[in-house]
Amino acid sequence: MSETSQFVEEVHPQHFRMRYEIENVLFEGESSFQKVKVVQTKGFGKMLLNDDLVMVSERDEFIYHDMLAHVPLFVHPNPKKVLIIGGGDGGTAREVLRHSEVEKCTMVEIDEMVVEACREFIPQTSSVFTNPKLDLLIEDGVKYMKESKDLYDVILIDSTDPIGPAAPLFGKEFYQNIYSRLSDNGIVVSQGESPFYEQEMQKKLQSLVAPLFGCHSFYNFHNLTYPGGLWSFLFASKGLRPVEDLSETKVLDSKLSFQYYNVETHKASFQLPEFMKKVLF
Ligand code: AG3
Repeated sequence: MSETSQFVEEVHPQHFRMRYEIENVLFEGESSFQKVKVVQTKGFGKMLLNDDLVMVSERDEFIYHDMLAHVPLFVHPNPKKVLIIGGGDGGTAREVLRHSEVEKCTMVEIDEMVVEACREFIPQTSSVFTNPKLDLLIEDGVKYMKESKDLYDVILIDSTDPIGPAAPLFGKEFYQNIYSRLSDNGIVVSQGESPFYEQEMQKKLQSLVAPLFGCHSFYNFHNLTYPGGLWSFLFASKGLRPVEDLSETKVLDSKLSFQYYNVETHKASFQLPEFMKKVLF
């Protein structure tokens, strides 16, 4: 499998597809949950594709992972226990574990094939798998949330689109369980989909979170590989506010350096464009 070919993500079958030149298919398999592929692209480094949708590219994964991990971890005054649901490539766990105050990061990924394909072919994200503070469980995240008795300071939902194995992650019971598994100052951040192409899904997510949590807000980031470029996360907490409670001193004192995240991108990401404000409440 070494011929030059192309990969196409069908965004809207009638009018929009994204096409990447690929040099090599490094891994191709079908798990009981989805099709999993790792390809060597010409312009984006290696890419992980689940069910023919781009999950990770080496070139721009830093943006998504910075904004998923660092936004809640710098708002929370003392995050010790972090839970990731999904995130089988490892990128989110990698960023979480750069925060020295985090004592333990539990990651619950349903699909072992994703973990193994990334372990072998995408060390840029998966090298975190050897970190002793990471507890990696291959398990259904929905079931885990129902059965777990542990409390977490920050929960990150690093999911695929709401189809296939991720569909139950966009459900009412799941969010009720998240609420009860969060400590008093707890924050949950969820993969929030495309503001352009998934407005209905954003409204649904918001309607799940709003009645439970004291505070919630979408925030946006730009990337290269998710359809439309603009993408979002949904921040929800028992009280901490995403901009007002951000500790700038904490960011500086951490001495961490980032490629996308900084205090300004953090604050700006919560300023939503008018078309989103009109749809969301
Ligand atoms: N999570 C997937 C984001 C959604 C991508 N959707 C798409 N390409 N249509 C990525 C996991 C990274 N850890």
